Amino acid sequence: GLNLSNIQGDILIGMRKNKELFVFFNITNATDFKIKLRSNILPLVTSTTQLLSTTSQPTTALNIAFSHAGFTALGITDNLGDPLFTAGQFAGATTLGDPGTVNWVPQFAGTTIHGVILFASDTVANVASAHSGLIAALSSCATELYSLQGAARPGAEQGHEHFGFLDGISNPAVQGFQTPLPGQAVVPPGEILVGETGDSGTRPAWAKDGSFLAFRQLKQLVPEFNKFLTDNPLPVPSLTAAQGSDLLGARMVGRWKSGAPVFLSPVVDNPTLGADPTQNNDFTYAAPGQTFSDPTDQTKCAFSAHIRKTRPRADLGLPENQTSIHHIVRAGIPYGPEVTTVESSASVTSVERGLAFVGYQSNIGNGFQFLQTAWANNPSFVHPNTGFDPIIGANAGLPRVVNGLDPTDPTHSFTMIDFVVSRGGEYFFSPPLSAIQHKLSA
Ligand code: N7H
Repeated sequence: GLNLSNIQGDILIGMRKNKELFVFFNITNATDFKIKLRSNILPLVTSTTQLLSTTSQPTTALNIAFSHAGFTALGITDNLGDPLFTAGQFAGATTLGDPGTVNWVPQFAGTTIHGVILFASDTVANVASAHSGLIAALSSCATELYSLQGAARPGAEQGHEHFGFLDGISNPAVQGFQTPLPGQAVVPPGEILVGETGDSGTRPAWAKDGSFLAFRQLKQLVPEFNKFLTDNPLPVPSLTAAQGSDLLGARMVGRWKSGAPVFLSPVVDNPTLGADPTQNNDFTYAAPGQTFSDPTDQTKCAFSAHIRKTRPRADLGLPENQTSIHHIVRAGIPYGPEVTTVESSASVTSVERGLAFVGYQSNIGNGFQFLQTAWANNPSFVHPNTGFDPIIGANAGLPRVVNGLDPTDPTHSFTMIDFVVSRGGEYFFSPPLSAIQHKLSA
């Protein structure tokens, strides 16, 4: 089995807290930082074992990850075997489909971020107190460059991202660690964890059981998204205009707001299905018993739907663990306030909100970057003329053509602005606790 007490808690199961603060730092004194890493940070780092039991969960969970520039600052010259990590995300902005870095948070546009500390707790006050305590302890050796406060949405929207859709339903199960729910992908541990079975990279021994963390600050234009739905109700005869608008949103995501997959509930939402973890992921896009989906049929789910683009299931052939090496574990959280009445009446965003996206994998080129560039941004995937992923597909800031959304007319083509705007990010490596204790510290 996996050494769960050596694996940082966010990687396989997420921190599962309603508030999460991301603190991006620069190391100003490496010698001193290495001392503080062992004496002040290591005791606070939360392992998977600790997170799994409610009795050992700390009030505020903490994880830490380093960029390539951060390892260089610490004098760590080992090649971690991931060229995209080594290059940093800034170098890949255009490749990812961003219109350069014009929309990037300035601190991400460069390589001065050495690492990120993730604080997670039930309240902002808990997170703030852990944060200020650590800042004081590290004042001689690190400076904070930027931070982003994440928070679950309030009330009934808890667990839903800002467009309103239930998130966190479908993550892969790691073989030998998690028992898969029906329809859940099963991946070898090495698809997520470096140095484990299924990881084909060459890694230094100390990196085993770490994982690459792809961070993205993704701004969401919620009132604009809602206006697009209102303006374009799908003309299904049995539906009202409002229902046709809801259907358009659901077909863009591949799920209804409740989480119910459109493939299983193609015309109206089914909240009971959405809430049932034994059913809400139990589909393949193919007819039962079939290995491949029908490449001509989008009536139940558009080929361009976000969850189909990012995990095509039987579009690539089953069993999935033999046909795809492109799985990531998502552990993001919304940030920013609820839409105001002024914003919704003007249909224009004036306060930033979005998703603090976190994706873990053992190979960024097979994981986050592949999903973004080879699938979401590629109009010829899943099939020719699919168009962009309407949620995250990026076309260098230019309008995006999306097909297949109208079940009454698969040739009906939609052209849309970006409803998700990349504010940039960075690639990090979340090391095993053993490396924090030995290799990286003093
Ligand atoms: Fe996505 N959304 O609200 O539309 N995502 N995502 N994502 N996403 C998923 O199935 C969303 C982003 C994946 O296993 C759900 O758990 C938004 C990036 C993958 O069937 C919803 C943003 C990447 C899956 C959203 C965003 C991915 C997935 C359904 C940005 C990778 C699982 C909930 C602001 C490059 C697919 C669920 C599967 C699911 C939304 C970003 C990937 C609702 C708003 C950048 C692999």
